Amino acid sequence: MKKRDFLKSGLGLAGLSLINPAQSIQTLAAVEPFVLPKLPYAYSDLEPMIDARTMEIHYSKHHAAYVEKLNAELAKGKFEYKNLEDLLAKYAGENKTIRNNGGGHFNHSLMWKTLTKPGTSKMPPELEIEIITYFDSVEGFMVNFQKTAVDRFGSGWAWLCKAPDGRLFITSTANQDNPLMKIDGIVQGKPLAGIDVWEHAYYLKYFNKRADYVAAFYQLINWNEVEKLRKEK
Ligand code: MN3
Repeated sequence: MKKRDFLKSGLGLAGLSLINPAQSIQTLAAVEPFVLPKLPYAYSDLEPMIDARTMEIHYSKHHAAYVEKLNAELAKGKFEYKNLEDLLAKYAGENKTIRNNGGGHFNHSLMWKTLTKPGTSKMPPELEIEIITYFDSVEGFMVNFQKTAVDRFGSGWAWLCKAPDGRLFITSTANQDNPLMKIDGIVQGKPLAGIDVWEHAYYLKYFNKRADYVAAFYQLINWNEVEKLRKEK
């Protein structure tokens, strides 16, 4: 059972009330650490836009390391949170390890989930209407999203997000930051899709040509998953 499901379930809550509240979160963290989510496709499935070797290293080395370091920090036991999103909102501002590794875990998990084999995803009509509402056209959105990713100086991410009022917007963050973090300079929102523009995401195939990677990446976006996230609260 995932920690979030455990916390939501009556069984989990009943169990918690029987033990010392000060120890409950620590116990949970030790029992249910964050895990590297299973990829919904093979390493080679995003070829030729993202090569299998890059996928393998990115997932099994980079992402795995964020999860490991995040769990090591949480094992210290001084954090109370409902789920990863809540952890980032509460602690990213004050704890660099949570900020970098919790951010890394969230960002990559979201990205893997919202990618799919090239040429297999079409934007659902309802999402298309929203995109046109906020970006004038799908083409306008695409240009804006790609430009934001290309223009991010150094390492970081570009995002499609939903604001608390439902409005869609594009933003970008440095390093492993994301719009869930309550930190000065970060525009708050719920990330619906994100592109990693760290060099480890594209250098083996694209070298210094980030714009080519960004254009290729756009063709991998799984719009059905993006729309599912938009419709969640
Ligand atoms: Mn990465």
